[in-house]
Amino acid sequence: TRFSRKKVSVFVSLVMFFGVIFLLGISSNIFSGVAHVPKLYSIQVINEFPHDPSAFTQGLLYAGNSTLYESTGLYRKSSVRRVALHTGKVEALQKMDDSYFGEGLTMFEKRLFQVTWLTKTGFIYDTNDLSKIGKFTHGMDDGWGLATNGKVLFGSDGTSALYQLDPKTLKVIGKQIVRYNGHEVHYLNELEFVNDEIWANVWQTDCIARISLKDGSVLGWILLPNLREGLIAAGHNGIDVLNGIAWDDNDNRLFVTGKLWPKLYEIKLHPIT
Ligand code: DDQ
Ligand code: CA
Repeated sequence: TRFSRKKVSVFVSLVMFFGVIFLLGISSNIFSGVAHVPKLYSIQVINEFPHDPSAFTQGLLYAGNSTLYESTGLYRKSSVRRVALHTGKVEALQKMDDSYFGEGLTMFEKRLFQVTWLTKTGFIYDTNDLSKIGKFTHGMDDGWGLATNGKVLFGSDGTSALYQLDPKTLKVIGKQIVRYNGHEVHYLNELEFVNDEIWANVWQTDCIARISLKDGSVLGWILLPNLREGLIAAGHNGIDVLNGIAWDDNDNRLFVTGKLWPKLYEIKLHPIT
C-alpha cells in the first residue's frame, strides 16, 4: 500500500507532538491571562514591646543586636533615632531641622539614608553617633519609603511606583508600577525588603502589600486592623496609622508599629486563603 504502517505511525506521532505543543501554548496563555489571585494573611502577635508614643514613625529597620533605627516625622519634631528593641528606649537621637518632615529610612553600607516629605532632599547619617554626614537630592517625585537589598535602594513616593535608586547617585535606575489583580495600588508608604520581595505599608490602611520584584504585582496582602483597633480599644485614641515594617534577616522576625503607637509588635503571618 501507498501508506506503510511505519509512515502512518510517524505521521500520527508528529500530529500528537505538535498537538501537545499547541495545547500547551493555549493553556499557558489561558493561565497567564487569568489574574493572579493574591494570598491573604492574618497575623498573630508573638511579642509586644514599648514604643515611644510621641514617635510619628515614618521609617523603621532592624539592625541586629536587638537594635532598631527609626525615622520620625512632623515639622519641628522629626528625628532619626536608635532604639533598643526590648525596652523601646531611645539610645541616640538626631533631631532634624524644623522645616523638614522625616520619612523613609534604610541602612546601606553602615550608613543611614533618609528621605523627607514634600521635598526631594534626603540625608545620610552615621550609624554610631547619628551625625549627619551627607545630603542628597533624589529622583522620585516625593520622599515616602526607603528599603534596600544591599545592592540598590528601593523607594516610594506615595504613588503606585516602586523605584530603584542607585545608592551612590540617588538617581532613579528602575521603576515598577505596583498592581493588585491589574489595579494600581496607590499610596505606597513605608517599605521593607523581605526574602526577595518588597513589603509596603499602604497609607491610611491597615494592610501591607507583598510585592514581587519581578513585575510589581501584589503577591499577597497582610491584614492588620486588629493591632490599631486593639490599641484604640485599650484607650489609645490619639494614635495614627500603621506604619513601619522591620525584618530581622538572621532570625526571620517581623516587626511592625505605627505613627504615635505606644507599642511595637513582633508578628507572624498565617495564610487565610
Ligand atoms: N506621609 O507620611 C504619608 C508621607 C505624610 C503623612 C502626613 C501626615 C500629616 C500630618 C500633619 C501634617 C501637618 C502639616
Ligand atoms: Ca522598613
